[in-house]
Amino acid sequence: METGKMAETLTKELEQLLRNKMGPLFERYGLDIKDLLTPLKWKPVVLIIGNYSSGKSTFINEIMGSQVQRTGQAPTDDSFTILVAPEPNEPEEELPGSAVVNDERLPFTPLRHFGESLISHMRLKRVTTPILQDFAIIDTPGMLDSVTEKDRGYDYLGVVGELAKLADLIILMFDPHKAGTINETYQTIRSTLPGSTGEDRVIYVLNRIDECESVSDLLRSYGTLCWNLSQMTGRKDMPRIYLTFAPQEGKVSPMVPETWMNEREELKQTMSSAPKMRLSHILQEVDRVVRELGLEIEAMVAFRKRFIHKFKGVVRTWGMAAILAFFFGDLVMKLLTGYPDTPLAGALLAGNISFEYFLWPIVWALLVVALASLYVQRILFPKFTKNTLKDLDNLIPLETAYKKDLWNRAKHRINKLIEKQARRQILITHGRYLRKIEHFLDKDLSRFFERI
Ligand SMILES: Nc1nc2c(ncn2[C@@H]2O[C@H](COP(=O)(O)OP(=O)(O)OP(=O)(O)O)[C@@H](O)[C@H]2O)c(=O)[nH]1
Ligand SMILES: [Mg+2]
Repeated sequence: METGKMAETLTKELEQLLRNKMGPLFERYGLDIKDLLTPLKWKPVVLIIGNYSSGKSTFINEIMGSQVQRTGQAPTDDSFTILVAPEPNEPEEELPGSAVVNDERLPFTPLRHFGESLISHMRLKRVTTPILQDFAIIDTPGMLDSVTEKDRGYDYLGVVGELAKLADLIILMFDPHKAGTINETYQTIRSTLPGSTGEDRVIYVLNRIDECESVSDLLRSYGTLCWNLSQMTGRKDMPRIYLTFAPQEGKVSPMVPETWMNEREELKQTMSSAPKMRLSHILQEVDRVVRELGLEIEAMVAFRKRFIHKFKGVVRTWGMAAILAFFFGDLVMKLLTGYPDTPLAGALLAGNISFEYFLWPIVWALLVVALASLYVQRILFPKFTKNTLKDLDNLIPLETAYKKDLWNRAKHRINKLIEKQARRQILITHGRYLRKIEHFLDKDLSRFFERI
């Protein structure tokens, strides 16, 4: 089957499966399955980021075969532009950011909370061109050096992170003039991308190499970029860096362009693998989110287990107190007040077991039970919840780095569940949900992994 069709069939089946098997569980534990389903329903996404004037928009125009994006020396475009093919009944048009972030059919609603300033720096263009049949492209404002969130008016790196989560391929573009020295680029590679995407989804490009004056000039730029990248990524292996340039009309570069002509073509070829990448991306994403949910449930199991352990202690001590109250409560009462005439102990010794002698013992025992219940509800439980929240990281063992990473992502939800619904969670037997999750991951989802 052709990749595009196969992707469509598989995502449809996956969506159905998620809805049926995981929908109710997501709801129960405060997760919105829509967050997972919406990107599923959308096209593969190629995100193009990089420093200003590195040639992002020029490259996009080249692959689209028309001058859709504005280009120019110096920071030219300060907007995020989503380029997408119109659906059969849609016109070629340009939509403002407000329409983009409020359309529930599009996966950009999470960007709403970045505020008005971002919304006014966003747009979507529907363009009829062959390349957009396979995926959507997002052009981004160039990364700058000495710029702050205040200058931009919104959290630029946060937005890049959010879009990176969505993207199936990320092209990170540099140019020889600023080979990896720009501050926002540093922040993106160092902090933003690792939390939002996998290494295999990032493609590094050194563009505009035709502007190097000689091969040694190019090697210097390439070396600088490699060195900077190794500092930023912390990787010991150097990822492939595509060396490309846009052929400039009327200009002949001393760099023997033919040598690197193929790289531009190879880059375009790699881009066309985005739909295929999408399938594994989606499955990884589903796998991760479901594992996060599994961790959430595991945390609730531990929370409940710890409480039951504490509760058993209460039952033991207060149970003993209730028994004592039952047998001797009325005796103490008689010593203090002279009433009742014959306490239960006396009646039992005399061999008299009529009901009237049990009345006060039952009252005393119930009083102790009521006190115990008050103690559990007013003192023990709130204190237990508070202490658990204080030491949340030790609620369950986090043996692997992956589990720790999942924990950090799910922690705020676990915190919320305990803070807001502690009583409810204690009453639920979570174990069977955990088994559902295990079954979903081991049987259902792995069948999808086998198919791609
Ligand atoms: N010589 C040469 N010039 C290029 C190349 N690619 C782009 N340019 C020129 O570089 C300038 C910047 O290109 P853009 O495509 O606007 O760069 P950008 O990365 O989109 O820039 P911003 O949108 O400002 O971040 C334009 O004048 C392009 O014509 C290239 O490979 N070689
Ligand atoms: Mg641009």
